[in-house]
Amino acid sequence: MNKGALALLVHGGTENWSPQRWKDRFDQVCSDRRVLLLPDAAFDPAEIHYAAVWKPAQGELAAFPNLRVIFNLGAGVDALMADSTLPKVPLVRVAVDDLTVRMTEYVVLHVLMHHRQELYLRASQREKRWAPKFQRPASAISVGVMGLGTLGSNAAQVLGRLGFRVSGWSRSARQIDGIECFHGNAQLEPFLRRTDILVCLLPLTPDTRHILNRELFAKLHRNSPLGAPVLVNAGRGGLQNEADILACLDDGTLGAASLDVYETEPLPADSPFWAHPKVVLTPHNAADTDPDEISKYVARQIERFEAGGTLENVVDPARGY
Ligand code: NDP
Ligand code: OXD
Repeated sequence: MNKGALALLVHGGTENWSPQRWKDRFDQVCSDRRVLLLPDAAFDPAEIHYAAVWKPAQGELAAFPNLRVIFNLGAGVDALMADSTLPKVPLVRVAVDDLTVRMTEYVVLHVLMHHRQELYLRASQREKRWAPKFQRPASAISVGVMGLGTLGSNAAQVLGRLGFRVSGWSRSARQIDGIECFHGNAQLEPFLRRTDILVCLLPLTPDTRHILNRELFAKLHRNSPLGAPVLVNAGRGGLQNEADILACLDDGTLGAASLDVYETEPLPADSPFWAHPKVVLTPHNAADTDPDEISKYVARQIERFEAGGTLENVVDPARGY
């Protein structure tokens, strides 16, 4: 039977987003259908039934008249939501254990880094200074996780098991064992007031753009045992006001920041974040989507869809995530 083709549009530009690696994996798991790596392949747009994409150009997907499902090769769909020509077919995002565990690793790594005074200890090592500081238990630190979805809820639970006092904030009410849950704009301030380390795993939507700003940072726990509250953002760069972060680090409103995402990516060479002594910077790789795992996830979903089953993790266009 001639099955509809799957088009791959991967515009990552870095080693972890190698288009050929994605093509090889999809060729293996979709061996009974044509997998086209765009823009190189010669093809008829009408044969495309599925598109698996990472940051396609605006309007690129509108060229396929018979498109049935779009699979985003990551969890965040903000780049697609910004395309007003996006075909009105189901948009599926990534929500798989492999990605969740990777993000939890990042969050635990960075929360522990700040809790265990790693910036201070590394500076001491460079200066050959033997001067350990008082060591607090994890239970002395309140971690607040913004976004209690697939990623945030797992990270929150693992932090709780490490002994941190953990709370979380979401749009709708949530109940998670061991986590103090807050929701909605009315409960944002009480959530912030108790938070020493703020972890942001929100999606970027019109409601959340630039939510990480001076006004918000000023509401974090002012008597933090860490000296000043700390920001960890692995959601999206558009969530943060970068000038505010820099000013708040400089005037002590924030003690430190771990940043994985930026307004402009790749981060420009002249960004002050690169050399800031209070910033721990990573190049948007808190949690990479693994071609092995995700190609299998997409192939499973296509198989189920073609058998009349339902798609999982479909984005709600009204909410934007
Ligand atoms: P989910 O959709 O599962 O969860 C999103 C969470 O954010 C939900 O709890 C949701 O609330 C909450 N939320 C959304 N809008 C608001 C709002 N206006 N106010 C309060 N809470 C809100 O997403 P994931 O957990 O899978 O992923 C989160 C984000 O992480 C992605 O969108 C992506 O941007 C980022 N990401 C970054 C990666 C990296 O390497 N840096 C890798 C993977 C993802 P509710 O529960 O009520 O729906
Ligand atoms: C994602 C990402 O959204 O890698 O999955 O940023």
